[in-house]
Amino acid sequence: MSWQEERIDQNVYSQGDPDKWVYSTCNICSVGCGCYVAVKDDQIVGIKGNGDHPTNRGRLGPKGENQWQANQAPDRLMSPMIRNQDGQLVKASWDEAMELIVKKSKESMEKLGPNSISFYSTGQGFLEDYYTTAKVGRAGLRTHLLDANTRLCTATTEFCLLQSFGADGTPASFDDVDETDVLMLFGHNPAETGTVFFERVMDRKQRTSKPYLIVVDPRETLSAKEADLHIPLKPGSNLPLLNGVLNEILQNGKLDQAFIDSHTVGFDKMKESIGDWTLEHAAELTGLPLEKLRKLADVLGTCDSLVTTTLQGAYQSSNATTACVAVNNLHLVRGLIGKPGSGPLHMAGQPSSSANRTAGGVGTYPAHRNPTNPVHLKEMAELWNVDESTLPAGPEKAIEDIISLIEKEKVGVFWNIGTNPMVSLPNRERARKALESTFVIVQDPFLTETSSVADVILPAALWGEKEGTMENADRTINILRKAIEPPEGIKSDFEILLDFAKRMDFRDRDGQPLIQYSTPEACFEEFKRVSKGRPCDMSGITYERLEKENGLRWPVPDENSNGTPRLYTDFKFHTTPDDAQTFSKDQLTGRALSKEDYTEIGANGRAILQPTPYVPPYEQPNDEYPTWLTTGRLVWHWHTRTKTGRSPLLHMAAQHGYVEINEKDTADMGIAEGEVVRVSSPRGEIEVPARVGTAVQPGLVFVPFHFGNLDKKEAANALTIDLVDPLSKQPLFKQAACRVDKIRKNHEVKEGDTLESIAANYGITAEDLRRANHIETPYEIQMGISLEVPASVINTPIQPYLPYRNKM
Ligand SMILES: Nc1nc2c(c(=O)[nH]1)N[C@H]1C(S)=C(S)[C@@H](COP(=O)(O)OP(=O)(O)OC[C@H]3O[C@@H](n4cnc5c(=O)[nH]c(N)nc54)[C@H](O)[C@@H]3O)O[C@H]1N2
Ligand SMILES: Nc1nc2c(c(=O)[nH]1)N[C@H]1C(S)=C(S)[C@@H](COP(=O)(O)OP(=O)(O)OC[C@H]3O[C@@H](n4cnc5c(=O)[nH]c(N)nc54)[C@H](O)[C@@H]3O)O[C@H]1N2
Ligand code: SF4
Ligand SMILES: [Mo]
Repeated sequence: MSWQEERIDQNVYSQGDPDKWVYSTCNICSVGCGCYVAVKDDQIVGIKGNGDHPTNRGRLGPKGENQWQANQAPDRLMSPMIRNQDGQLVKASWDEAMELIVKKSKESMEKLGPNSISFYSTGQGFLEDYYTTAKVGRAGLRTHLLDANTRLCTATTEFCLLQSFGADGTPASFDDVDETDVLMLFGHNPAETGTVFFERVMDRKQRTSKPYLIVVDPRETLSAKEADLHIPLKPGSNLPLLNGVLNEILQNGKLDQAFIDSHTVGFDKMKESIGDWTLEHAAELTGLPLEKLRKLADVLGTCDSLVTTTLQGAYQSSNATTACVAVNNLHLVRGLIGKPGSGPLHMAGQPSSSANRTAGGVGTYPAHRNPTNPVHLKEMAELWNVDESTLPAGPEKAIEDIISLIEKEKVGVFWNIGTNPMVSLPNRERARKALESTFVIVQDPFLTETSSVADVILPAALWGEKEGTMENADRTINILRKAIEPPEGIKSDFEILLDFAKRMDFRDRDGQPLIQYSTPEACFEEFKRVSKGRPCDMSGITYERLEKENGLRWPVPDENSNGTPRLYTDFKFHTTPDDAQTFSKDQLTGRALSKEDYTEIGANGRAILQPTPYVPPYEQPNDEYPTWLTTGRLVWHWHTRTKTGRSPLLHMAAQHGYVEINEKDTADMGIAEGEVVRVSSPRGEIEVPARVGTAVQPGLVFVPFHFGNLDKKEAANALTIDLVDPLSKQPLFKQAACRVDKIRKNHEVKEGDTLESIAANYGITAEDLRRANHIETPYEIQMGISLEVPASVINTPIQPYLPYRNKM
C-alpha cells in the first residue's frame, strides 16, 4: 500500500488568494513530485503538492517547496551577452548572439569537420529539449559529441541496464517499494536526496514495520540511522561486498534455478568470476565484521521480495558499472525481478536525466537506439527523412572524452545548456583550462561560475515559464504546464534550439526544414512516432492524459494502456541484437563489442549474467595523502546552488562549505569544531571549517560539493580525480586520497595576555581558542607557553533536518 493519506504541503507568499494554480511537477530531483504553481498578478508566488499524484500524494520536500523563489531573483539574466575584445561580457541582442553562434558553428564545421561542435546539456530540462538537441545535433550538425551532466549522474544506471537487460529503463518502480519485504539502499541517501520518496518508505514502515531496510553506505547518513541493517563498508569496496555476498548466496542461498535456466545466459562465467570471493575475503576488503556479512547474505539469500536502489555511492565509486551489474545478477539468480515488490531500481538523480537518455540527447539515438547498429541508424534516417550515411555512428563520446578533444584543439564550439561544469566536473582546474581554450556558449538563467569561461551567454527561461515533459526515476512521464510568461527578453531552451535550427537552415532529404514542429506538444507527438515499437514506446501518451492521470510510466503502447509500473513481467529482455540498445561492452575493459560478439552471447531475449571482475581503487590513501575523501550532498542544497542559494531559507540553513571529520581523527589532530583546516589532494586544495562528528568513519572525510565559488577555496571538485568508470565513463567523485592539515599560528603567551585578548587579536572567540588547546579553565595559560591559534573558526551551524514529518 502506498501513502496512508494525502497531505498537502504548501509554501505561498501572497497577499490574498492566488489568481490560479497551474498543474506542474517539481523540477528539483528525480522523485518527480506532482505540484501546482501559485500565480498572482502574472508572478509565481508559491507552490503546493498535488494530493492526487501517486508519487507524493501532496507532499513536497524543503527544496521542492522553495524552488520558485529563484524565479523571482533580482539577479536573473535578462539579455544575451557577448564577450568583447577586452574580455568583458557585454549585453547583446538575440540577433547578435545567435548570429555569432551560427558564424562560429559554420567556421568550426568548415575547419574541423562536423564532429567538432559539442552540446553539453542537462538532466533538468524537458524531453522535448533533449529530443530537439538530438535531432539538431545528429541530423543537422551531424555531430556525435552530444553529452550532458547526466554522464556525472546516471550514466551508470544506463550502462548497467544495457549490460544485463539490453536496454535502458529501470525494472522496478516506486510501487514495488510499497510492496517489497526488503529494501536495500545501495550508496543512496534518500533521507537527504529524495526526501519525499524516503517519507513514503517510512510512512509504510511505521505502520507495518516493513520493509526491512538495508543501507549500504560508509557514512552513518540520516537514511542509515533508520536502517535495520547498516553496512558501513570502506569507501570503494562495493564490489568486494557484492561478490562475497553473492558467492555465499550461490552456495547457501535460495536460488531460482528454473528462472536461471529459462531466462538468463552466462551463469557459469558469472559464477567463475566470483568463485574465489569468500566472505572472509570480502570482510577484509570492506572492513566489515564477518557476522554483518553473514547477516546480509542471509537476508538477501532468503527474502521473498527485494528492491535494490542504487545511486551515487554506487555510480560514482570504483567498479561502478560492475557493482551495479552485480546487483542485477543478485536479482536474477534469485528470480527477484519482474514480480510484485521485486527488481533493481537503479535510480536517477536529476528531475529528467532519464528523459535525456530516453530522448537521445546523450550517447545513444532517440528511443533507445543503438548508434553502432546500422539497422537502428537506418530507422532513424527514415524517421527523420535524412540520408543514412550522414548520421554519425559509433560508441558515445563522454564529457571527459570531449575535454580531451578540446585539449587537442578538435572542438570549435562547446554549447553548455543547463549545467555548471566549473563547479560540477572533477579536477576543475583541468576543465577550466580546456574550456577557456575554445568557443563556449552558456545557456542559463543566471550568471554562474561557468560564465567565467563563456564567450556567449544566452538567458534561459526557468521552470514555471515553459511547457514540456520530464521522466523521473521510475519511468514516469510527467507534464509541466506553463504557469507564467518568462520575463521579457528571455527564451526557453526549446525556443533557442529551434531558432538555431532555423538560422542554420537545416533541411531534410526533400529540402524541407529538418525541424517542422514549433511547439513542445508537436515535438512530443513526433517523439511518440519515433518511440513506437521501442522499449520506451509512448504512443498512448498525450499531454492531456499526463495531466488528467497524473503521469504515466512508459511503455504506454496505446491509448488503452495505463502504463507499465514494472518491466519484464514476461521475463523477456531486450537482448536480441536488433532490439538491444547496445552490443554491450567488455565488463573488465569497457571495450565496445561488435554485433558478432553480441550475437555470440546468444541471449536473444534472456537476461545476461555478466562476470563481475574486481579492480582495486586506483587512488587509495597513502603516506602523503593518508585519508579517504568522499563528496556528496546535503538536504538543503541543490548542486551548485544556483537555485537553492537564491532561496533565503535554504541559504540560511547551510551557508558555506565544510569538511566532516570523525571525532577520533579530530581528537588525534587537535582540530576543534568550526576550525578552518586545509584539505589537499594531488589536484588541489581547499580551506574550510571542520565539522566534527561520528557520521563519517575514522580515516574518511566528507566534503559537500555544493559550494564552488571561484573566489573561495571551498570547492570539492578542486580535489576530486578525473578518472572515469571504463563502461559508463562516469567520474569517480566518491573516492580520492587527501590529507587534512591544520592551518594554525602559534602564540607565545606574554605577561598580561588573557584568553580573551589573544583570541580578539586573532579574530576568533576565547571559547574557540580554549577548545583548540584543550584548556579546561582560563587559568591554565601561563607565560612562555605556546598556544595554537586556529587560522579562523567558522561556526555557522547547519540546520538539522528531520527526515520525515509523520514523526512529528
Ligand atoms: N538535497 C539534494 N538532493 C538531491 C541532489 C542535491 O544536489 N541535493 N541531487 C540529486 C541528484 S542529481 C542526484 S544524482 C542524487 C544523488 O543522491 P545520493 O546518491 O543519495 O547522494 P550522494 O550524497 O551523492 O551520495 C550517496 C551516498 O554515497 C555514499 N558513498 C560514498 N562512497 C561510497 C561507497 O564506496 N559505497 C557506497 N555504498 N556508498 C558510498 C556517501 O556516503 C553518500 O551518503 O540526489 C538528488 N537529490
Ligand atoms: N564532487 C562531486 N561532484 C559532483 C557530484 C558529486 O556527488 N560530487 N555529483 C554529480 C552529479 S550526480 C550531478 S547531477 C552534477 C550536477 O552538476 P550541474 O549540472 O553542473 O549543477 P546544477 O547546479 O544543477 O547546474 C544546473 C544549471 O542549470 C541552470 N538552470 C536551471 N534551470 C534551467 C533551465 O530551465 N534551462 C537552462 N538552460 N538552465 C537552467 C542552473 O542555473 C545551473 O546553472 O554534479 C556532479 N558533480
Ligand atoms: S523529493 Fe524531489 S521531486 Fe519531491 S519535492 Fe523534494 S526535490 Fe521535489
Ligand atoms: Mo546527479
